[in-house]
Order: sequence, then C-alpha cells, then structure tokens
Amino acid sequence: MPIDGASEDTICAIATPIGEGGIGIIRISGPNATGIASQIVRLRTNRVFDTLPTHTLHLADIISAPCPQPTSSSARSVMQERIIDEGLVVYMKGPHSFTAEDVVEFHCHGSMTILRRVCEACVVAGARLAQPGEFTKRAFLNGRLDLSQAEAVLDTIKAKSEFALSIAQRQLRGELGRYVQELRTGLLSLQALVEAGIDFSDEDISFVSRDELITGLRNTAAQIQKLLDTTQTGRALRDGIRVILAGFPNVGKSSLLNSLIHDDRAIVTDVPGTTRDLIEEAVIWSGLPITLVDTAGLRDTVDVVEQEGIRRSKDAQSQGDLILYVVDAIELQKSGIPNSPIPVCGPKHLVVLNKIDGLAPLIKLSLCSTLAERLDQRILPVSTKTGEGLEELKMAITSRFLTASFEADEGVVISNTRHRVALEQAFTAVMQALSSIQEGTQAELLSVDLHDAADALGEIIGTITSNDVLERIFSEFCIGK
Ligand SMILES: Nc1nc2c(ncn2[C@@H]2O[C@H](COP(=O)(O)OP(=O)(O)O)[C@@H](O)[C@H]2O)c(=O)[nH]1
Ligand SMILES: [Mg+2]
Repeated sequence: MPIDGASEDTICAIATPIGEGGIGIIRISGPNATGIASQIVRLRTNRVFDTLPTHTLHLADIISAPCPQPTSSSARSVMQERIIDEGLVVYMKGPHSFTAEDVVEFHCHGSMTILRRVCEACVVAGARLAQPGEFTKRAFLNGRLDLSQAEAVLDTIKAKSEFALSIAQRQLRGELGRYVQELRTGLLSLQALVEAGIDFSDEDISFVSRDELITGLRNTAAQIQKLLDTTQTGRALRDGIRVILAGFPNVGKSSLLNSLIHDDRAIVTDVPGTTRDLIEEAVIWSGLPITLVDTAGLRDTVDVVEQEGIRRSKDAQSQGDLILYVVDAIELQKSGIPNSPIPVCGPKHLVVLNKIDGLAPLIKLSLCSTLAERLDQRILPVSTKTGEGLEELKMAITSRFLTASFEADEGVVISNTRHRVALEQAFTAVMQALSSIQEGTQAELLSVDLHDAADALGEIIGTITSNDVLERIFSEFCIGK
C-alpha cells in the first residue's frame, strides 16, 4: 500500500460484519465515489446522483454496473441492468466525511450475496477493493485523525468492556494526541532555544538558562512517567488478562473455576487427572475483562492424554498474565509444608489455599501464616465448598491490574504497546538530555537528545512514521474499516 497514493483511486468494501443482518453497508471512498455511485444507483426520485445534497439519505435501486464493453446479446444487457437490491444511499462530500474524501454508502438488506454483488458492481464501475484498515488509513493520511486516533478506531470496535471503550473513545477524541503533542511542542521549543544559542555562540548570547532547561526537562520527564504509569492498567483493560488455574491434581482447580463463574463448567471428581484439556471462561470483574483458564494438574503420568494436558497447562502458564497456584489445605496440613523450595513465588503467581473448610480455625490461621512466611508472599485462603474467601480472591486478582489511583473516566491512559515503547524512548532521551546538561556536554549533543525525544513522541501521533509502521498498524484492522 503506498503511503502517499491515498486519494488517487476510489476504494470500496463491505463495512458491516460477515453474516446475515437486518442491514448491510457497503462504503466507497475516493475522488470518483460519486461517478461510481451514479453508475449503479437509480434514485426513486429519478434525480441524478451528482445533484444530491451532501449528507442526505435517498431511497434507490442498486443495479449491476453497466458493462464497459457493449455486448450483442440483449438478454445479457437485461442481466447487466439487473436490480441487486433496493436500499438507502447516502453521500458525504469530502472533507466532511470519515476519510475526508467523497464517501458514498449503500445501506442494503444484510445478505452476504447482496453485499458481495454491490461490491462487485462498484468494482466494475471503477472502484478497487479496499485493503484492511484502508478507510481509516486514508482518514489519517488526509489529516482527519492523528495516528493515535486511527488506532483508537480499532480499539473502539474491539473494546471488550466499558472501561476499555471509555479509554478508546477518549483516545479517538484526540485526548492522548493533544497531550503528546503538547509535550512534543515543549521539547521542540527547548531544542530551538538550544540551537539558537549554538548559532550565536560567538556573541555570548544565551537564549535559555541552564536552570530553565533543567526545569523544563524534569517536567517533561515527569509527565511522560505519569503516562507510563498507566500502561499496565491500560493494557489489561484493553486486551483483558488471562488467569491460569494451576497446581497439583485434585487440589480443587476445576471446583474453583466453577465457583468463580457460578456454573458447573468443568468436571469435578475426586479422581486425580480428571481435567485434561484447557477450559476457558470469560468474566468481567470491576470492568476488567478476564479469561479464567482451568488446566490439567501437574504430575508425572504415563497416560499420553494427560501428558498432553500437562504440556498445554505449562504452555498456558507461560503465556498467562497471572497464575493462581492452588494448594490443597487438607493435604498440606497432613503432609506438612515441605522444606524444599516451592516453585510458586514468581511475580506472576498468586497462591490460593483451597479447602480451608476442612481445617479448624486456629490451624487454618497458622497454616496460612507459615506458608506466607515460607513463600514470602500473600496467601489467599478459600473454600470452593463454602464460598469463603472467593470475593477476596477476586479483589486480589483485579487490584493487581487496576492501580488504586486509576480513574477510567479521566486522564490519559496508555493501552497500546507501540505507544509505551515510544514513550520509553522519549523518556530515555529526555533523561540523556538532563545528564548532558549536568555533565556540561556541548549544546549540539543536547540538541540531538531533544530531537530524539521529540521524534519518539511524534511516532505516537504519526508526525514521524515509516511506511512499515503504518502497514503493521492498519493490517490489524478488518476490511471495510
Ligand atoms: N472439602 C473440600 N473439598 C473440595 C474443595 N474444592 C474441591 N474439593 C474436592 O476436591 C476434589 C478435586 O476437585 P477438582 O476441582 O476436580 O480438583 P482439580 O483436579 O484440581 O481440578 C473433588 O472431590 C472436590 O469435591 C473445597 O473447597 N473443600
Ligand atoms: Mg480439574
């Protein structure tokens, strides 16, 4: 996809999801949108399409485009003029459209056959099938959206929870873009002052004092850090988190899954090795989209099916965001806490002590505290049988990903890895600039650091972007968006 060939041709695509629906929409965008629409639209008012006022909706027959080459068979030409569907047609004159180009939409009946045929008619009339995300890419290339807003279009479509939607929509309204643009402008102003100083260095004129520079850069660094602090929560809210239930066989992993989702999803028996495949269930807790994954218990076994289950369990654990390591309290009380190292103390682990209904209260307390001390982390005592501790467990899971100060309805939130990486680069360059000043490095080098920091911020909003980056971003979109 050429970066600068955006508005040469007119593109078309089905804009609604694949499948049956009440309405299906085909969208065309580009310089010849009205020319193409005129060929395949017969307005019920008999008006000529080109004369329609912009942003108005009209009832029309949509017909197969007249074939560019005349044919001898009259039957064929009847076929060619055949009505595909009746529907509503809307014309949005650029630049007041999503892409900032002339756009026409056909609102037809939601049948894939109809939608495909209308698309074909558009192509015969001169349109090209759009590539994934090409409408949004054009909106970006035509200056309607900055790059962070273009990415937010996809986040909005894919939002899995209300919080995720709120973050995406604020980004779509340009809040992140404005924040980043302000930081970038500040850096560029500082850079200009530093460079002016270089130009006039013979005349001993200083355009910015050392203290002003340091204050300005420290402020910028703090603001970038503030954005970076929102990343974990932002990402969790946007993409959701995978919580893996792991542990030895028979400790109650499947029972825990069932209790947490209030359903009998996984088979529970007292036979070790019951769960062999991964069982996934989606829930939303405190606005956080979570996938709970029950897995096969880890043990040595000769059963090949169970071995495969264990392999999958290990895979799931390595890819999960959080591992609930379930321990059987009754067994532990019987066998005692082993002296050998217990491999459940990683930052991704949360230790759940299940079956506490089987312990006397005092024993429960002492077992919990000994285990907590031994593992040097918090233990969550629960009983899937009585429901004790389950609410606390849910809170412990969500609070890991939702920082206490986080307010989804205000402030700019970073939910995109590309943005995080660019912010980290900007932060490093600003810190480098600060140490350059402190070390008394030449102004030329300082200017380079400031330039690098501004460039990194520019990548977020797309002021500085390579074709590769654009291609990667828009290839994630669906066709028609
Ligand atoms: N007393 C008691 N038994 C439990 C509890 N949770 C599970 N169990 C029992 O432990 C056995 C194994 O449970 P299951 O969920 O299949 O364990 P998994 O192999 O880890 O998935 C079953 O007999 C359950 O009824 C609990 O909280 N208390
Ligand atoms: Mg199980």
